[in-house]
Amino acid sequence: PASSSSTTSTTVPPTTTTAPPTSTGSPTTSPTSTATTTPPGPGTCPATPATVTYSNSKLPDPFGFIAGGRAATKADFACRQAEISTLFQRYELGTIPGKPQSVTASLSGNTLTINVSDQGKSISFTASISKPSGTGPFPAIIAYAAPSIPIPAGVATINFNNDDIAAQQDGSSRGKGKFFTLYGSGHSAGAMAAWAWGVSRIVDALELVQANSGIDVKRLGVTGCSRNGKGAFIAGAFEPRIALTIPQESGSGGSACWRLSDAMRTQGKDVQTASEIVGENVWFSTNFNQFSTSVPKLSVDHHELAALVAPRGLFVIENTSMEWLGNEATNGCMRAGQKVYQALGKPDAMGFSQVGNHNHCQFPSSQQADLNAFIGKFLLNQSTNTNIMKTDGSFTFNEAQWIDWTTPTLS
Ligand code: MCU
Repeated sequence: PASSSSTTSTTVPPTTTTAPPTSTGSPTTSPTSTATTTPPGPGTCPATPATVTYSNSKLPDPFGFIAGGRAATKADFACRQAEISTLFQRYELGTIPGKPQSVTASLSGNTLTINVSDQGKSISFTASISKPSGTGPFPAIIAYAAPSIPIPAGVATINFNNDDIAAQQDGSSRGKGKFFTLYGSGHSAGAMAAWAWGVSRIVDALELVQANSGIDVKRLGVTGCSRNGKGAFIAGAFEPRIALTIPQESGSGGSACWRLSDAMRTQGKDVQTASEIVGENVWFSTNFNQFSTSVPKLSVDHHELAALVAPRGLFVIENTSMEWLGNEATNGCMRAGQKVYQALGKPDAMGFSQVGNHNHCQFPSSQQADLNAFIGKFLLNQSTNTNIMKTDGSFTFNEAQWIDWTTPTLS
């Protein structure tokens, strides 16, 4: 393949000084905006209290502001998305820093090198790109580690070495990896927040080299399986330049709601819960520890990850045979999340497909058509039927038990 090299520098104001509309001035409030519709100017969103006191054993209302009132319009909902982003970062993930002071990128053959400097510290990391033959520009899927879904013809793959940005060996990995070299080992970010930041820097880099990369920055997907599926879901939720998010078998900590996983545990199931996950690894911020045994006090749950991705493309792949991953909890949680897409008038921009009887992260051919439909519509500009919400499990989601809010039609 022809080797090309280009280096471009951007100098952008450090976003540590830019606050989202819901900023409360709390040091843990993040500058990251996830809104895909332009939110109203600062001061027009209901302020999120600096300390949120919350208790609800049902799934939190994705449309209801902490300070009271509900979103009625898409602009209101953009405010609520900023609030949900703030809450996730403050209480689960840790802060995802915004654009660093400097990002430069170079492309040599298939290797994209990303150099980042912020507040006097610098790191450099690489991502490898494999492209279809031809000139492109091609859509691309950023895969945490390596993809465990079949990437269709016409779509490039970008391998993201997420463990290089934040380690995830076990509980002793806290604060280790290049993100922490840049921002300090005591930074609030758990590994998933650090990885999402890394994905955003890859997108920055792709924008810088787009003249000769052959990659279309407007048609990017992100995927990962299992722990990396949890991570891919977070990246899609927090990076609005991702057009299609494909978490695979992410389970508890990803597409399962904590409340629903806890309910499975109460029924005697062997399921991963918040109380287990905080000890197993460093995917979450230590800010989450306080909620691990009191999930009802958490002001968000994971159906609201879908609320952050909305109305962009989201295709959630799950495995019915994995009780540990909260098979029943992912089905219910994503059906709750789907309501946000309904409210936005885009019900078929989010799909859920759960198929069992295969090994963990071994994509079954029976899900191929569903995956192709989503990649077709969101990355290949095809007109496909993405009306896909299905499980082969024997469970049903008892909405009346878990949802005490209505789904508005956002104007
Ligand atoms: C599905 O992700 C995790 C799961 O949360 C962990 O409890 C288990 O140890 O590892 C899974 C995984 O990443 O498998 C590859």
